[in-house]
Amino acid sequence: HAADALRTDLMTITRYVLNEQSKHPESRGDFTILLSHIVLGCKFVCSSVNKAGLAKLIGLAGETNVQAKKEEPITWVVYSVGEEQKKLDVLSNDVFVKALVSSGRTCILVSEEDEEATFVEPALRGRYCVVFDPLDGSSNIDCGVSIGTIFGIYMVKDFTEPTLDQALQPGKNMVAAGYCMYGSSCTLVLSTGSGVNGFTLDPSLGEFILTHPDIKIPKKGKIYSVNEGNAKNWDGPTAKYVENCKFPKEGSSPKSLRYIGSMVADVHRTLLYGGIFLYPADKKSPSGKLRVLYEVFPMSFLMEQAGGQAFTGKERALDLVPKKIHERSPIFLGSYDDVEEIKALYAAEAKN
Ligand code: P6P
Repeated sequence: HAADALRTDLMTITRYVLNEQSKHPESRGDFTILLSHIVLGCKFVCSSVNKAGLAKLIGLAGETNVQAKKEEPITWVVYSVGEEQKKLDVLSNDVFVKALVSSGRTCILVSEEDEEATFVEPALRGRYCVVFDPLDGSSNIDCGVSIGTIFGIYMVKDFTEPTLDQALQPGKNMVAAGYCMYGSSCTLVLSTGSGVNGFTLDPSLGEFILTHPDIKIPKKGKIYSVNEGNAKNWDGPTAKYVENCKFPKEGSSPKSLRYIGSMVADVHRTLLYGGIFLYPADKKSPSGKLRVLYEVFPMSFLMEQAGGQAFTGKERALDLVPKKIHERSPIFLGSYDDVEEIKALYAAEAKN
């Protein structure tokens, strides 16, 4: 019966979030409704990413592509064949913006795709601010490398009159964060502040099923993940740390280098296998490359919730207070002990 119970007792992401909600009797279910719209966006993007590959493959690119018709409310997406193909990252952004606005639970949206923040019309305003990268790593689509959606969620104090500073909160104020990776399977990794759980989309059901309960990152890992091509521009502590990974002190083995160049894929591997992911500052990019609100904060939130940590080279990543919505920051995140090592190198440099 146990096996049968497993097969029929499906823990879907909706059921998981409802369980979480039941722990907060005062909750009115707004978060559950918000999350269900984010999940809808992820399902749509997953389907579009898969189709885009096919469309490109069978030469449909540029003529026929399924896409939401602009005037249709996102919840009732009506596909129309024959419309010209829209870039996947733009299409993904449209879908998430429409899904989040129509949820009636958001008041400010910050997207990697939009220069300015979106303030939701008063009639549809809700208590949450969502920051997101609808399709991070999209330059990798054509070669089939996994890409993903990254999101973070803040509560907004006075959501009837939202102001931009409500989107510029430190990462530690986030109430939830997650990513959805579009690869060989579609995996959504989520934390609502009490641990990290992974859900895999069952396409036959159209449901995300709990497949990675209570993810904990190994305390120390054997992998480092960085773009070695930037080595000549690194500062001292980063260069020293990477040197130690390759030529460790007597008696230790060198770490392996794994770098995919798609943040969601590199972070997902780091979360499951352990190790460290680095996108350091360098002489060319003194603030690094990755964006604070919708890349650094959500991944740092997840790492801390999974027992790891995240460091900017100066401070705990989640303590950072962004001044602009597309601000960048260096980031070192992953296994607790591995990040401790690079923190010690930066502390030593600060002392000199
Ligand atoms: P680089 C993808 O373009 C991205 O924003 C992240 O997904 C990824 O981690 C990073 O940039 C890769 O940057 O400079 O190593 O190609």
